[in-house]
Formats: sequence, structure tokens, C-alpha cells
Amino acid sequence: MSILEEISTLLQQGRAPKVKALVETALQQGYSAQDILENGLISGMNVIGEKFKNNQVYVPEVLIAARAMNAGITLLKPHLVSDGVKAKGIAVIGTVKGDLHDIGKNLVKMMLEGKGITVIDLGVDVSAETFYNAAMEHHAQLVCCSALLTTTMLEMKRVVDLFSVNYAREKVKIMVGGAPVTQSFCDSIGADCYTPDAASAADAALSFCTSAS
Ligand code: B1M
Repeated sequence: MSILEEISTLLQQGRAPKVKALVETALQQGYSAQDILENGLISGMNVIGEKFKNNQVYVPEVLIAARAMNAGITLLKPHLVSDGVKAKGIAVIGTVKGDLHDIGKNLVKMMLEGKGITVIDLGVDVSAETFYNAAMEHHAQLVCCSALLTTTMLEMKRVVDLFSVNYAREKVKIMVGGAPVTQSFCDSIGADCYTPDAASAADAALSFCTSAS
């Protein structure tokens, strides 16, 4: 079994200290942080997701796996984020109302910070009003909404609509993402940008910030 497969298996078992130790070893062996993230941590979490769907594991096991994932991500953070970059823009980020999934949102936050964008993290279960008020208060150029549930992704339309009725659509770009979100959904609600993963979200965010300045 390769070390990345081992990380994936240990994550599925929720063994946070072991995951942490193996992530450290993989880094020492020269695996890139991106490789460890995608082929170790995320791949393990996808197995848990399938089992969760088929009622083979339940919320406690998923939470323990999520804790192991976060332990690994914490170690990868300095490698995914390049240090010493000057602030290039301001983004507010959150998981939409009714939705408590935050691992993907935290990855997007980390990648944006890595591009030198200041990120105001509103956490999870964030209403359209909270996104709007935070964007106005912090003079953000970007609003980043994450959703993991087919039910809660609809909340993203409320966010776009709220900026529209307040004539604030010109001031901010609204980015959307999360497993059930697609380009066609993004287009249908009038958001500015959909990206399938955190790294491409950061690239898109940076290009919005540089074109605005
Ligand atoms: Co939940 N859950 N969950 N869950 N959970 C899913 C999402 C699900 C697909 C599992 C399944 O059935 N296979 C399913 C959703 C079905 C659907 O709607 N289509 C589901 C369900 C049903 C539920 C509950 C309703 C279960 C219940 O209670 N009956 C419940 C809902 C709670 C709520 O939110 N109100 C629930 C609860 C939970 C836990 C609390 C136990 C836990 C969350 C812990 C936490 O986040 N702190 C949990 C987890 C961990 C999952 C799975 C297993 C993993 C999610 C994850 O973190 N993935 C998930 C199954 C799966 O996805 N395989 C599942 C890893 C993460 C890195 O990926 O967040 O997709 P992701 O982020 C990606 C991209 O999507 C993208 O970047 C990241 C990668 O680079 N991205 C963006 C994300 N946001 C972006 C924003 C952007 C751009 C890109 O721009 C702004």
C-alpha cells in the first residue's frame, strides 16, 4: 500500500494522530502537498462519503473522519499557502444558510489567503443578509459561497438576489462552489463564477481582484 493509500485508509478510520504523522512522513518523502491532499485526504473522505450515502457509516464516523482530515490539512497549510504575499483584495467567505459543511470552505479560504487575498470568514450557516452586510462593511471585492447540500445550494440565489436588489452587483463578484454546484447552476442564478475546486477558486479570485484594481 502506498503512503497516500495509507493516509486515505487511516482517515476513513478517523485516526487523526496517525493521519497527521503519515502526512508529515509523506512531506518528508517529497510528496507534494497537493498530491497528499487530493490522493490521500480527499480520496479517503470520498470513500466515507459513499459509505455515508449507503448507510454503511453514520454521522459520528463522518465527524471523526472530518477531524482526521482537518488534522492533515493543518500540516499541509504552510505548504499550500505561499508566505509573505501582500494583500491583493478582500473576500468574504462562508457556507450558506442551513449548511454546516466547512472543510471545502476552509480549503478555499486557505488557497485565497495563499494568493494574498484577505479573507473574512463568516463560518457556516451564513444567511444572505450576513454575506451582504459583511461585504459592505469590509468593502469586499469578492463574496465566496460554499454549499454541500442540494437543498442549501438554492440559498446562493438568495445571496445573488440580495446584492441585486441593493444595486450592489457591480461592486462585488459572487463566486460559488461545493460538490453539488455546477457551471449551469451558477449561470442560472446569475453568480459570476463557479470553480470545481479550491485551487481554481483561488486563481479566479486573484484574477477578479487584479482586474478590479
Ligand atoms: Co454531509 N453530506 N451531511 N456531513 N457530508 C455530504 C455532502 C453528502 C454528499 C453525503 C452523501 O450522502 N454521500 C450528502 C449530501 C447529499 C446532497 O444533498 N446531495 C450529505 C448529507 C445528506 C448530510 C446530512 C443531511 C446528513 C444527515 O444529517 N442526515 C447532514 C447535513 C448537516 C447540515 O449541513 N445541515 C450532514 C452532516 C455532515 C457532518 C456534520 C457529519 C460532516 C461535516 C463536517 C464538517 O464539514 N465540518 C459531513 C461530511 C464530512 C460529509 C462528506 C462525507 C464530506 C464533505 C467534505 O468535507 N468533503 C460529504 C460526502 C462527500 O462529499 N464525499 C457529505 C471534502 C471537501 C474537501 O470537499 O466540501 O466538496 P468539498 O470541497 C471541495 C469542492 O467542492 C470545492 O473545493 C473543495 C476541494 O478543493 N469547493 C469550492 C467547496 N466550496 C467551494 C467554494 C468555491 C469554490 C470551490 O467558491 C466559492
